[in-house]
Order: sequence, then C-alpha cells, then structure tokens
Amino acid sequence: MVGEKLLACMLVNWLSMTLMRSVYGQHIPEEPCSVQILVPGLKGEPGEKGDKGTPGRPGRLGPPGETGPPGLKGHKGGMGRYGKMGPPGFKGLKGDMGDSGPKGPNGEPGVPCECAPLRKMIGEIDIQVAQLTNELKFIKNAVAGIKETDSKVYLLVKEEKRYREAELFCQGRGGHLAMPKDPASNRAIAGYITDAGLSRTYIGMNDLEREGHFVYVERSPMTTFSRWREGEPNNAYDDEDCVEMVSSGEWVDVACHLTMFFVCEFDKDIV
Ligand SMILES: [Ca+2]
Ligand SMILES: [Ca+2]
Repeated sequence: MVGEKLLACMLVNWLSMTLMRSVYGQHIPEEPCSVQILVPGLKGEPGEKGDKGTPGRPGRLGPPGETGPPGLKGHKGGMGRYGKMGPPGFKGLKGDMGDSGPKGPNGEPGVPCECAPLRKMIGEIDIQVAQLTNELKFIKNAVAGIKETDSKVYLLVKEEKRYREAELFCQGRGGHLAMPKDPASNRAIAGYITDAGLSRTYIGMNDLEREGHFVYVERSPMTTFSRWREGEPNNAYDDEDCVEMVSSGEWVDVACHLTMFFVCEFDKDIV
C-alpha cells in the first residue's frame, strides 16, 4: 500500500517537472517527495439507535411439540360413497301367497272338428280302463291272501259295498257272497274275518223275498246248520233282511243298505 502510494507520488512529481520545463523553458528546483502514512483515529461516540429492521428469514423447523389435548368432536360428515357389494345373504322364508291376478282375456274360439267317433272311442277305452283297474284290484286282493277249504275258495274283499252290490261283485267273478253251510266252512270264514282284524262282513243269506224265511243268496234253502247270535234274527226296525257274520262266527240280520266289507266264495272246480 505504502509502496503503491510512493510510486504514485514519484510519478506525479516527474510529470510536473517535465511539464514545467516544456512551458517555461527554465530550471525548476526539485523538492524531495514525502511519504504520508494514514493511521485510524479514535473511536467515536455511539450513534443513535437505528430503526427496526425488516423481518428476517424464517428460521429452521423446530422439534415437534408435545401432543395436545384432544379437540372437540366435529360435526357429522356427509354420506360417503357406497361400498362394494357384500356377499349374498341366506335365502329367506317363503312369503305368503299373493292375491289372485285379474282375469285374462278370452281365448280364440276353437276350431270345430269331426271328432264324435274319436270321443266315442275314448269313452269306450275309459270304461275298459276302469274295468281293468277293478280286475287288477281284485287280483291284488286275491294274491294278498285267500282262504280255502276242500271244496271252496274264500276271498275277503276290502271294499265297502251294500249287500246287493257286494253279491254282484262276487257274481261278476264267478262266485257268490260266502254261504256257510256247515261248521267247517263257518269256521273258515270266521277265521278269515278275525285274521283280517275285522269285526263284521256281509255273508250270502237274506230274507228279502219272505220276511223271516232266510235263504242262501243262490236261492238254495237253509239247511239245519245255523249260527245265529242269541236274539237274532230280530228284524230290528222291520228293516233287517240281510246277514253279516261277526268275528266270533255268529250271524246277525242287518239292514241291506249298510256298506261294509264282504267275503266271496268260489267253487274250487270252477276256479
Ligand atoms: Ca228281515
Ligand atoms: Ca238284527
């Protein structure tokens, strides 16, 4: 620093001397160049307090504070979006039947046809089916169990019929209502009734033609054999012209319009 100032001073002096010689053309005495050294002065009085500065830059992020107390409960928020569809639930109970719907419109009129012969044929087939059904029922009964003696086959028919219908049923199969004509056949029929757990069935006797004069249903006269229960036949209410056998094997006159099971008999030589 001092060196630089000294060099500057020498340069200034040399320039001044040169300029004076050229202007005045005479000799100017040279003055030695002095060196001035600058020294700091004494410390001054404190200045007046300055104005407040502008706010500084934000400081660094401080450490996290302690957890504060829980805030007040907020208001209920709006309804969220619908979630995904859950798994299917169990099947519910069947509901009550609803009311009947309104009546539908009438259908188109049918096409007339020449089907009278066809209808007749169908009617005949229906009758045949009904007959075969009855035959099948009869055969099933027969297979289920029959009773027989040396000369007779007995079949207990478990269909409730009036006396005349029962006899017609037996006749339709080549027999009659059972006609016990001796102790052996009476025992066979009674055993049949008892084994079946029944208490009574029609048998083939009546006094339809002449009150008090009983005959077998095939119109043959009664023999000396009989098994009337004590006090029977009594023709009660003046309306008992047919005969039933109870499980003990005894006979009772009863009204013919009663419906009950019955026993048919068939001769062995025609079975
Ligand atoms: Ca009678
Ligand atoms: Ca009676």
